Parts: sequence; structure tokens; C-alpha cells
Amino acid sequence: MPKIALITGITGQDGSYLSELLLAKGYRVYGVMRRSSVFTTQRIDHLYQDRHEEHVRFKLLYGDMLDPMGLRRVLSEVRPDEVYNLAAQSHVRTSFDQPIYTGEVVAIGTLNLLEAVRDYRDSSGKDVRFYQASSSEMFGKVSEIPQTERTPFYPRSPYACAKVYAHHQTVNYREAYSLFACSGILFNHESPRRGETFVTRKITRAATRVKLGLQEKLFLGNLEAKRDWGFAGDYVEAMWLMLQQQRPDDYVIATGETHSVREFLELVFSLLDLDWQDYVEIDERYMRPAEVDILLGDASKARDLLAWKPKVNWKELAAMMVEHDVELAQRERTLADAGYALTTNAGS
Ligand code: NAP
Ligand code: G4F
Repeated sequence: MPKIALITGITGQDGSYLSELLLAKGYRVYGVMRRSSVFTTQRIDHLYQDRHEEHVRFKLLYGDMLDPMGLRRVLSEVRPDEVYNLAAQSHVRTSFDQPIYTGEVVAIGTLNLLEAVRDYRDSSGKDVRFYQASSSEMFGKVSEIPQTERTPFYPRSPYACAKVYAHHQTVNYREAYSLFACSGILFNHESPRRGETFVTRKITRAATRVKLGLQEKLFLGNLEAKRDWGFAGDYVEAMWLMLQQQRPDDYVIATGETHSVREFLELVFSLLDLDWQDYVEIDERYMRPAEVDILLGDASKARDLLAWKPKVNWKELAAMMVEHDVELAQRERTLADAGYALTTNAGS
């Protein structure tokens, strides 16, 4: 019998890569998505549009992290072996504008799911395994560099505070109820599927559009913040590995390299033979009330116990995103030349 996985946040960046990975491993994959008035399945359309074998092993169900009864119904319908909780209001800047909503989805939403998983485990007798998408944002105002699983948390945003709550709840369900529950403390991971309001994708989208004459300026906030950026495709493999171990635990997943937003800008614009200083303007709207200055992860534990290490480095990641976004900009150029009005991303 194939294993069954349930993924919340299936329509997001990580949900799409994790679905591909699990389908390739022979899993049946069920995803929880929110009802929306517009299509939100662009990142996973390729998994069910083709009449492949995958088509019958991939299914979407409606659900919301704020609807505990609905989550219970989904669990009893799907009867999963593994549950991956990737759903979140995941944008840090937005969490300052919507702190309560972010807290409800990220913190209470995770608790809703943990409770549903515990009851489902107890009533079905299945040894269900749970993955929680924890974040390096929890380290916030860092007390040491690099950060490990033992580094204290010091969250600096409503999003990070909510992730700390969800992280501790996950540990507590492991200790209090013997749930096989793991947290991956993932550092920033990007890809051509990254949301366009996160800084790396905002930069690759803008630089490629500038190159093709579709955009004149790029407005950004703090260029000095440093992040440990990896490739999302590598990071979802770590999620799966955590749930295949003998015992549940928490792991830092990172590349061990950190770069500033300014360095990322320089790299991306130079790949397109452009000077970023001709196009970038600083805009206060993109500054945060409290900033995380530097993140740099030490993933030694994952390397030693999971045999995990990243395959794509920083420069390869930037090149992959630029290559993808050049194609996107070329398609936009063709539409613009044919007289269609284009919408641009509002940024965030
Ligand atoms: P993402 O692209 O923003 O995807 C978030 C997903 O959550 C989307 O599918 C979204 O659905 C869904 N969602 C939001 N609110 C929901 C709700 N109330 N009920 C059900 N689903 C809801 O995020 P990502 O980059 O894939 O990240 C995946 C997870 O890892 C998130 O929990 C994030 O906080 C965490 N994380 C990410 C990183 C990173 O660098 N990417 C690092 C550490 C941790 P819609 O499509 O309908 O909006
Ligand atoms: O790309 P960002 O918005 O990502 P951030 O805040 O690090 O959060 C991401 O990674 C976390 C893991 O550490 C995840 F948990 C979280 O869900 C999310 O995926 O911003 C990166 C840096 C920040 O310091 C920000 O201030 O870029 C700086 N920045 C400068 N100008 C900007 C901009 N960020 C955005 N989004 N937009 C700007 O114009």
C-alpha cells in the first residue's frame, strides 16, 4: 500500500515542491487548500492536469487552519500516515499589519491541527507523523552566530512570535502525548516559485523586467539585512527525512552561508549586465518596525543524523531564478508589444 501524506499549504512554494517529491516516492498526496474567488493552484496545476499516474495519487480538499472541525473531517477522510503543516500567513512585513490574523493562522491554526491529529491518531490507532514548518525568524535578534537547535529564540515580528508558539506546541505534543512530531527550523529558501513579494523574487522579477524594458524602478527597504538563502527543492527533502527517522526531533536546515540583500541585488543585476544602482530606490514602506539583521544557520545536526545537505548554492539559486524570470518577462514583452495592458506586482 502506498503511504498517504496530507499537506496544508499545498498551494504555496514549499507545498508544490514537497508534493512533487512525495509523488516521486510513490505516496498518495492530499492537499488542503482554501477556497478563493480566483485560482490559487498555479504552482501545482502541472501535478493534476496531465493524465499521468500522478493524477490519481494527487487530490485537493478544501480546508482552512481556522476551521478545526473542517481539519478533523479532512483527517478522517484522508487517513494520512504523515501530515506536513506548511500553511501560514508567511509574510513577515504583512504580519505587522495583520498581527492578530497572523497569530490565529500560524499559532492557533497549528494548535487546531495538532489537536485534530492527536484525536485522529488515538481513534484510528495509526502511527501518524507530524511535521511543523518552524522558521529561522524565531531566532530574531540573534544571541549567537551561527544559530543552532540550541540557540535561544528572540522573535522580532508577530509572525515570528506565532511561529515560536507553534514550535513549542509541537514539542509539547511530542512530550505530553508521545506524538511523532518534528519541527524543521528552516532558514530562508527560495526558488522560481517563491512569492513575488519576498525580497529575492521581487529582485529577480524586477531586474528581468527592467532588462526587457517593462519596468524602470525597483523600490526596496533595508538592503543591509543578511539571510542564509537556500533552494526550496533541497529543503523539502529535509522535511521528508525528518519523518523517516526512528525518533522525532527538531532540526536546523540551512546552507551555512549568509549574504546581504545588497549582495543579492548586485549578483542578480550583474547576471543581466545591469548596474542595480541605476534602478533601485529605497522606500520607507518596505522597512519593518523591528528587523532581523542577520541569519546564519548551522545545519550540522541535519547533516550528521539525516545525511542532508543542500545541493544548490547561492549563485546557482540566483541564476535559476533569473533564468525563469527572463522567460516570464519575455512572455510579458510579447503581450505588451501586442497591445495588452500589464499589471505589475505591488511589492511588499
Ligand atoms: P507560502 O508560499 O506563503 O505558502 C503558504 C501556504 O499557506 C499557501 O498555500 C497558503 O494558501 C496557505 N495558507 C495561508 N493561510 C491559510 C489558512 N488560513 N488556511 C489554510 N491554508 C492557508 O509559504 P512557503 O514559502 O511555501 O512556506 C511554507 C511554510 O514554511 C510556511 O509555514 C512558512 O511560514 C514556513 N517557512 C518558510 C520559509 C521560507 O523561507 N520559505 C522559511 C521557514 C519557514 P493560499 O495559496 O491560499 O494563500
Ligand atoms: O524576503 P523577506 O520578506 O523574507 P523574511 O522576512 O526573511 O522571511 C522569510 O523567511 C523566513 C525564514 O527566515 C520565513 F519564516 C518567512 O515565512 C519568509 O519566508 O525579507 C528578507 C529581508 C528582510 O530583512 C527585509 O527587511 O529583505 C529585507 N527587504 C528589503 N527590502 C525586503 C525588501 N523584504 C521584502 N519582502 N520586500 C522588500 O522590498
